[in-house]
Parts: sequence; C-alpha cells; structure tokens
Amino acid sequence: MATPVPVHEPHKFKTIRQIAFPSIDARKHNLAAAHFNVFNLTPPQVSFDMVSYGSGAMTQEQLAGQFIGDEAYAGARNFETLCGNINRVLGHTYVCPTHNSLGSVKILLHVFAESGQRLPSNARGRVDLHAPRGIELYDVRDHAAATFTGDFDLARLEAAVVEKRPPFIGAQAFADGQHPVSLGNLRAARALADRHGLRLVLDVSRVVENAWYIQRYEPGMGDRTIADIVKQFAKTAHVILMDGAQDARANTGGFLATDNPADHEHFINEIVVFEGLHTYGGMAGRTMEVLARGLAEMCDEPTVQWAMQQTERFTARLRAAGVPLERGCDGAYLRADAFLPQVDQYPEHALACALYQTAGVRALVQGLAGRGEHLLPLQIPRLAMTNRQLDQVADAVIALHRQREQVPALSLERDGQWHDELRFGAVFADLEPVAFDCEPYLAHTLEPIAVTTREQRLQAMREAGWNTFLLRSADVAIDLLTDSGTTAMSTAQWAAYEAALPTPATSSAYLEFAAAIRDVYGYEHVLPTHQGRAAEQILSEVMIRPGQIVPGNMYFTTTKVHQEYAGGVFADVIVDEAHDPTSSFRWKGNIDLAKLEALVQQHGAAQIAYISFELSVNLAGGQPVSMDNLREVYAWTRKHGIAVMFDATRAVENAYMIQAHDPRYKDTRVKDILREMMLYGDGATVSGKKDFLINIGGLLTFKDNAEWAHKSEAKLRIYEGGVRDGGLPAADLAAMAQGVREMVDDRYIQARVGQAQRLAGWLREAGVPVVEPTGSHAVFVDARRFLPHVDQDEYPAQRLSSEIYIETGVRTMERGNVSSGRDPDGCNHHPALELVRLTLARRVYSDDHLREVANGIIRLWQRRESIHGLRFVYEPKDLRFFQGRFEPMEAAAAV
Ligand code: P70
Repeated sequence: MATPVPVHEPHKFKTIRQIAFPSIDARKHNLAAAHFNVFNLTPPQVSFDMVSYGSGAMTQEQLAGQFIGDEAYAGARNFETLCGNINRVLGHTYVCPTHNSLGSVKILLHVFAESGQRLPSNARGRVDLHAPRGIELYDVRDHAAATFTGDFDLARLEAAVVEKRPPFIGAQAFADGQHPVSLGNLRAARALADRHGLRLVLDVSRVVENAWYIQRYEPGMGDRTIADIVKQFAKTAHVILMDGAQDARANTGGFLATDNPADHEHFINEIVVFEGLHTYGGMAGRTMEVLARGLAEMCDEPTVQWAMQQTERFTARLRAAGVPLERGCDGAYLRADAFLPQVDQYPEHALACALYQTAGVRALVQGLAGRGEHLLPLQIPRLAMTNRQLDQVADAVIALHRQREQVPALSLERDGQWHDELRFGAVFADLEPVAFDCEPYLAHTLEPIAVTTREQRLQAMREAGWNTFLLRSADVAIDLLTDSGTTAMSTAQWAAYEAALPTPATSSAYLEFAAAIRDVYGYEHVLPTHQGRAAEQILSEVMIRPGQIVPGNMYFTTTKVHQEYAGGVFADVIVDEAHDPTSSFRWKGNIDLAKLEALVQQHGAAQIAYISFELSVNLAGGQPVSMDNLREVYAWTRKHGIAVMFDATRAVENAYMIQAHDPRYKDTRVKDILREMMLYGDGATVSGKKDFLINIGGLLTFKDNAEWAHKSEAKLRIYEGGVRDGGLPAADLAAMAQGVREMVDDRYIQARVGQAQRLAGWLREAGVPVVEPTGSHAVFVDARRFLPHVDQDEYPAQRLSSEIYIETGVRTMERGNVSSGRDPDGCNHHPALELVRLTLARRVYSDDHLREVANGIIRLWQRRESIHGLRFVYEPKDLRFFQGRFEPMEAAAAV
C-alpha cells in the first residue's frame, strides 16, 4: 500500500522568512506604481507570493550543502555529487549541467533541431521557449483523457511523426503544470519513438508530482513508492531535462541527462559555447550541491504525501466555494475569464490586481500574452506554507469571488508580447479588504522529525528512566519540552549572525544589542550573559545580603536556587488564585500587595532584598501580570525604598496578554505596552532563549543604577566572559539584537500566543483538564485531575508526561512534585500545582502538529484509569527533575 497521508508536516520549521503585511493604502499605492501588473511588485510589498518556482523551503541538509564543496571552475566535487544523485534517482548516466531549464532547452534545440521544424509535444508551455527560436510545437495531447490529461494521443503522435519528421518528441511530466502523464502512456510514446528512430525527450521538472498521480490513479501502481515510480518514469525517456527550481527545491539550476554517450558528447560541446563548462554548466558549485541534495530527498514519501495533501486541500476549499479553477500540480489555476465574465480583456491581470488589492496576495501570470488561456495560477511554494496560511489565502480568494462583480477591467496602456511587459491603467474598485491572522512568516529551511513506533518509544522511555529530559531528541516527533532556545531563527537573524565580527573587545553586535534593549525596555545598563540563570546568579549575589527575604510571584526553579545560594529566603507573594488551576482569574501572575505588606510588617523593609517580579509566570501556567498590578507594586516599593527586579524572560507575551485582555490597551502596540511595563521596575534578568527568538543568550539589565551595574560587571568578568559579551560570541549577540526587534511585532506575538489558545481549546473540548485561563507560552495539563487515582508522591505529572511520549512521540515536561523538590524536613514539597507542560517553541510547529498532539492526549484521557505512578530510583539533590530517574510503580510492585 502507498504511504498514508500524514496528518502533519513530517518536518518542523528550522529557519523562517518574515513576511510583510502592507496596509490597504500601501497596496493601492504599490499597484499604481507597478502599472497594475503584479509582476512589478517586489517581495516586501507582497504578503503571500503564490508562485512555486524557486520559492520552496529547503531542508537543513540542502542549506548545509550550500556551504560544502568547491567553487572550482573544472571538476568540482559538487558535480560528482550531482551526477551520482541523478544516476541514483533518475537512472541516467551522463549528465550535462545547465544554469536552468532554459539553458537545457537551448542546448537541446541547438544539437537536435533546426528552425522551421515542428515538434510534437504534450505540453503547450514550451511554446514560450520554442517559438522565438522558430520551432513550432504541435499539440498531440489527448484532450479526451479523463485523469491523465497529459497523456499523448498516440494515433495523432504517430501521424505527426510520419508527416512532420520532427527532430524528437517532446514530453513533459505534469504538462504545463496541469496535465499528469501516465507511465503506461509514456512507455507507449517511447516505443513509438523507437519504432521511428526518434528520441523521446522528457522534462522531469515536476516528475514527483506526476509520480504521485501515477501512484494514486494508475491501475496497479498503488503499492509502488514515489521513488520507484520517479525512476521508472525518468528512465523511459532517451534524454531528460530538469529545472532545479521545481521538485528539487533548489532556487535555480538544471541539467540534461542521458544514457547515450554520443548525445552527451554533443551536449557538452555546446555547453562551453552557451552555458559554462561540462562540469558546472553555468551553475555555482553550491547550486549543484543544493540541487543534488534536493534530488536525493525529493522522493521522500511522507514529504511528497504532505505536499500533495496541501494542494488537494487548497483546491478543494476553493472549488467547494464555487471558484472556477483547474487543479494544477502545485496549486489552483484560477479561470479568470469565468471568475470575471464582465471583464473581456486581460481578465487574468484584472483578477491578479484585485487579489493583491484586497489581500496582498500575488498570483502571477507569465509567458507569452494573448494565448487566450486566461489562467491565473495560485501556486503553493513547496513546503513553505502551513495549512492555516493556505486556508486563509483560499478564504481571501473566496471573499474576492463574492465581490467579483465589483472588479473592474484594466485599460491597456502599453502592449507587449509577454505578460511582464504589459502596463495598465485602472480605477480602484470598492473591494472589501481581507485580513490575515496566520503565522507572519514562511518556512525557509526544514528539519525532519522522528518517525518511531510505539515499541521504540517504550524502549526509549525505559532507557531514559521515565524522565523526558533524558530522552534523545532524535527519538522525539514533536518536541514540547520547552520554549527555551528552540526557536526558528529568521533569515534576518542569520544574516546578522553571519556578518558579525568576533572580538573579545567591544563588538558592533554588542552595540546593536544594547541599542535594541534601550529602545525596547528603556533601560540604560545592558549586560549580556550566556543565558538567564547566569544573570540570576549575578543579580542574586549583587543584591541579596545573607538572611534577607526575596518576595516573588511564585518561585522559578533556577531563580530560587540562586537566591538561596546567595543566602536569601524566598517568600511567595503571588495572588492565591495562581495556586488554583481551576480559577479563571485573568491576572494570576499578580502580586498580592497584602502579602508584601505583611512581610514588611514582620521583617522590616531593610530585610527585603528586592521584589523578584516574574512576567508571564511560568510555573503558574504562563500567567500574566496586569498593568495595574505592576503600577501598584512599583508605587508601593517607592514608599519603602525596595527595588523591583523583573524576570522579564517572557515579558513580551505578558505585554500581548495586556493588549488582548485589558480593553484600555487594545489599540496600543505590544512594543509600547512593554515599554510602559518596564517603567515599573528597576532592573531585569532575561533568559533570551525565549522572547528574544534565539537559541542561546541572556541579559542582566538595570534601568539607571550605575552602582549595581558596576558590581555586576565585576562578576560578569569572572563568571561569564567579557563585560561586552557575557561569554556570547558576537554572532549570537547580533542574532539576539535582531530577535529583540522581531519579538515586538504584533502579528508574530499574536500568532504565537494564539497557538497555545487553540491547543488548549481542543483539549478542553474533549474534557481534558487544563489550567485556566490558558497562558501564553504553553498549555498546562492538570495531572491531578487527569490521574486522581495516583498519589502525589507517586508523581502523577511525571508519569503522565512519560505516557504522552509513549502514546504520541510528543515530549512534554513535568512541572509538579518532582520539579518543586523536597522541603528542609526531607519530605516532598507537594505543590498545589501538579502539571504537565506542553510548551510551544517559537515559529517551529504548525496547527496540524498541535492538532495531533491534542488527539494523542485525548486518547490517553479516554484510558486514564490504566495509568499508574512512578517512584525514584535515582534522585539528585538540586534541580532533581533534570537528572532524576524513575521506575513505574507497577514494575516495583511486580518485584
Ligand atoms: C523553561 C526554561 C528558563 C527560565 C524561565 C524563567 C521564567 C529563568 C529561566 C532560566 C528552561 C528550564 C529551566 C529550568 C527548569 C526547566 C526548564 N526556563 N526564568 O523551559 O533561564 O534557562 O536561560 O538559564 O522560564 O521554562 P535559562
């Protein structure tokens, strides 16, 4: 049987590319400046660029390939890799590289054809390439075919071959992007070519998508793999050509390949004239490597199934709403004439303009104008978009379809032979704009995720001592252990990373970072650290005198440990609601002023080191602090001369919660809310691995107190690194500076927090007990209510997180009795909250991943009675949750 359709992407996002959302006014302005031809718009003017050519997301192996090999003029290693992979995947031996498919066509025609000849083909698109060379294409496609609409009409082909004496037969996999070809028909065409002593030349740029059709619809092919079909298909031709920017997901590149050494000899003699040399053919060495790796990966079964599922879903959604279209291999090709019957000239351009005007979406019509097809392709950039994004793009098209009568015709202002030459004038129609609330970024590179069986996972869990911290990430499908250091960096961050110049002295990266922090937080003194706990250590040593009290809104593990190491005594002053997972109080992160007041009454203000004020309180469930509470606590501390030190690790998320839930701030930008929040404090520690959108880094910052900063710098030199780098390479500092700018983007933070809300919603609907209200960085499952039959000393949350892994391959984290450790009397602390945290990495997973997470947990919920507890077999003294090992109670009982 063919591989089943995956329910989520078989990869996660490794790096992302931010996208812009220009306003309706900007879009109108851009359209006018582009002469109402969307070809002239540039990417920053476009939200979703619905073109599949060269725009796919690469895998991390392809990206890595970009930096491997040589840029030698002759005999590059990359060429050898390319030849090997072409041979393995497509079955042809002799390779002639070209700069792209135009290069291949140029060589082919030069070697085989003469001006004035007629070329029978199943594709029309190539008219664009051939006509200007004086070669006419002759349509021999079987227009009566139902499924394999790209099949040759063999009788017409035979006749054409006899009458026209063509130079060769041209075939295209997924002809014109719309017409798949069956393997049986292609083989018949090959036999026909052989009978007449002609070559069958096959364009395999879209062979994978064609192979999927064969697997699905050609009788007897259902149990073949995509890889097998692709090879059979490609081997059927005498000569193949491929454009690297299609199925192989390179951004350019191409080649001709054949098993005939004489043909190859001809090709490479022309290559030096037109393209380059026979071992690079007009491609950079890195392009050959990216293409070679893309070829090796393009038949990956789950990936192909996923991509084709996206196309099916996208097309089906449009079709169901009555949008006239033809289904292409990579998207929906809108029939602009049927969409806009009132527009009789250039309806495809009018439709493209209207779509951009209403939604910022670009659909592009290319090639020779005046062919009378009026198709406007909405192609899906391969593997770069989520289904949530595609659904919203489809909805934008559907919304436009509802207003189609309002769409005006364009008036031609400059004619031309090609679509890109045309210029139009227009008046703007009164069209309702469409807004997006999906992820404001595309996948740039992808990282595969593990596929495991239940038996493998059970074994892995046993080896990990029933502690998800001890699992290998290679065994994890969807990793919800933490949002710490797991972000996908943006291309802008990578650019800054690569450009940063390392130095043990002051780097520009430091200055950028300090400027970004001053801008976003408004704090003067900026001390980078390698991560958050290092900042906590320094702050605690500088600010705490032994014996002093450190009031905080719920403990955080590393924070509390450092306060205690410095001789401080932590005192919890969070509001009572925070300890009740069922309370729906909105601001569970708030400090209870009465508790603070009582501490001062009892110990005196001088005994208080500072207020340790966490934002988006992690262990309470990612619960926000209200702006009023921030203001009141600050005012109170001014009376008593006590400092406020934020743990601002997830301050941006807290700012978003204020925007979303405090009506006074609904129209204030997150950036401005954050700036106001920071007014109510004197300094902060930050684990940059969260809000700052980086994989490593931290911050200690003070608003204006130079003495604290000076004392901290002295510690920084000893513990961390230099005062201007805190032990971080300039590259990470530079990426962090860029991350600080990106983190306050309203769309990004809204999309991020929205994911947690939706995941919680699916669980709640099925009755799974989750902490209310849902926080910003994670969903917390209440293990007490999930497993009421398991005693807290048998660590229900620890067991539940293990079971979630075994059931689904999803890794989560215990935040309960194990994490909170033992009291001085040696007994478990027994915290009120016994939770499993499902933490969302930033910009990494899609809603489809999370839907599957919810489904797995719901399955466990339905058989919860069968789940028992754990006991320690190894228990470290500090932060025991990291290294502790357990065994199931039932195993202990059996002994
Ligand atoms: C998590 C991570 C780290 C963190 C935090 C807050 C509010 C400081 C830090 C420390 C990692 C973690 C740490 C300890 C136990 C479990 C997990 N939280 N303040 O997953 O920062 O890790 O950079 O030193 O959340 O929540 P750093």
